[in-house]
Amino acid sequence: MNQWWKERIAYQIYPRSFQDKNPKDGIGDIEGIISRLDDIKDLGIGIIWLSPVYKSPGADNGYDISDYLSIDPIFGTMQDMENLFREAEKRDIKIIMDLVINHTSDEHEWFKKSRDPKSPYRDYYIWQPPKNAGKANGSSRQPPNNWTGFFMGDVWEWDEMSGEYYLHLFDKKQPDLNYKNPKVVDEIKNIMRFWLDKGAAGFRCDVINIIYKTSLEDGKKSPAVCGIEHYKSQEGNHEILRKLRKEVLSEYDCFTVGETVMVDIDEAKLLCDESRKELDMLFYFEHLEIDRRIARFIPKKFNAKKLLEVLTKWQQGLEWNALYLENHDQVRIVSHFGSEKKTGTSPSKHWQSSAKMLAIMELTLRGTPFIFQGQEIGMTNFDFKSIKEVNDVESHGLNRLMKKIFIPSFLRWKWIKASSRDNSRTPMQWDSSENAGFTSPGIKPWLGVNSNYTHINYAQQKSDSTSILNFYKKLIALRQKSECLKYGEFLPLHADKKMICYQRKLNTCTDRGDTKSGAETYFIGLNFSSNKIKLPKEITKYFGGEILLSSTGRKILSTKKSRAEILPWEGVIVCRQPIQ
Ligand code: TEU
Ligand code: CA
Repeated sequence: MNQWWKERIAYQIYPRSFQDKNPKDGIGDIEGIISRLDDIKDLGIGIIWLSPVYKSPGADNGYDISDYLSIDPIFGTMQDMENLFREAEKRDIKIIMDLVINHTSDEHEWFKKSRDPKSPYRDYYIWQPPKNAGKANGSSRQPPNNWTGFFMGDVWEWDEMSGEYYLHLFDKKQPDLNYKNPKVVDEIKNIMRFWLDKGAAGFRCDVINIIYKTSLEDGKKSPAVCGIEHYKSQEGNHEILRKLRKEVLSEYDCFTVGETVMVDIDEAKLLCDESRKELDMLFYFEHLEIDRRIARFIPKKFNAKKLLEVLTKWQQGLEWNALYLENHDQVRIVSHFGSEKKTGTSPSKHWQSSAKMLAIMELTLRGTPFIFQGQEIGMTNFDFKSIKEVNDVESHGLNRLMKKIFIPSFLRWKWIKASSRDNSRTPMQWDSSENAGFTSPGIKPWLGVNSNYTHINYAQQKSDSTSILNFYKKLIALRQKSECLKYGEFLPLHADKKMICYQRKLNTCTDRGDTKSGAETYFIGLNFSSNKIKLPKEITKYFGGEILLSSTGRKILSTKKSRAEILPWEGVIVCRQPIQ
């Protein structure tokens, strides 16, 4: 079958922050998305990943689903969703849905029924008595094990009605499903069929490597997510993925991209090796965590050498990658790896060049690129003043935990600012009108609009040929015509603390099996600093001369004393015939 997902560029929509249209209530909706499909198409997008629009109480913004088969009224109706599929198809855009199946909402019918110990739904979830159950010594109740959760809190919630605890690796409003129960797998198969029949072209599978809990024994002591060795990338998990592929997905022209928590390369190889028929590709996190401690919570110094090392490992380790620099759980990339230091409300002088340099990085790697809404215009982290403006359930969990261990408030705020998922969730900045064109003036958006919207917005960039938006368009168009940029192999060339250089090269026999000769080779250099950097002599020969695309706009890379220089925050692409 034609693997069209390797040929297209994907765009992630976080519906509540994308475009508010109907009802105009400060929350983005499906009609809003439809109204922007032409803009998405214009960018060169061929796949939309739609974050959840299902019915949900919204404890984790839709990642807590109370009915998988209906649309939450805040986003619209099933008819709107069908319209979206139709309108997208007219423009040759495929839509993949977010499949959140590790847990449901506690308001899902299954869970409500499951609270009755005699219900046939009891085994849909993971219920356990207290550890010290039965001890008649009056000691207080103890949770079944020592695990800790992804949102910095407990994973066991006592349910009075049940007389037992239930497991929730995320919020207590997100009880984990029990994948040892085959009925649960059958339910998921039905949900998948339902959406594939409606027109979905596949799924982004939420936390898909932690769904199967092999045992509930105590975990090894660990500063974060204690207990993970009992449920990460387990054999039972692989079996379920193979079953879903064989019994459902293989009957459709579709693909899956798994979001995989704390995955390492060896686990990833098993999860997306083509012959094993589990996932088509996966999102890993390691590249975004090179300058973070404890997953992504505490910042540490950036080192480009480390970045190239991580990229090389994944680029060469997997047959196909899912490429991304932002999503709704991560901070904005220009604020993270780029240059966003603010002067008043206007962005720094290197904001634009660094955002373009990062675009070059994402779009010149091997894999399917996923662009997150707002990334294409260089949106930055939020500028909120206090935790009161933050909505993210994870940030509040982190704040509570840090308070408990007496971390002073200025440090708490510093770390929350550096990690909060709300950084990327602020409303899309469409134009310079009040509320940035996300919603009408006078309506309060569900989350604050970044005050830099008068400088950073879609409308302004659309009409400026030198904008980040138009740079993304150029890059996408370039990639779309180049077999080498899509399928060529990745070869690291050089790195120091602030710069990386790599090569993309199409071998005479491509990995798709067809023969190519005399194909082009691309050399990419990326500078992550405010200083000019000289390239070492050995690689200058690849870069000197005509530049195909530079984030600074220059056309020629001169070589003085046989050394080429990359400008501050510059990314360059040079195209050459293969060097033997
Ligand atoms: O994210 C899973 C996940 O790994 C993150 O929650 C992670 O714990 C954190 O954001 C990074 O430190 C997925 C969804 O993308 C996220 O929005 C949901 O909150 C979560 O699953 C639960 O469904
Ligand atoms: Ca709305």
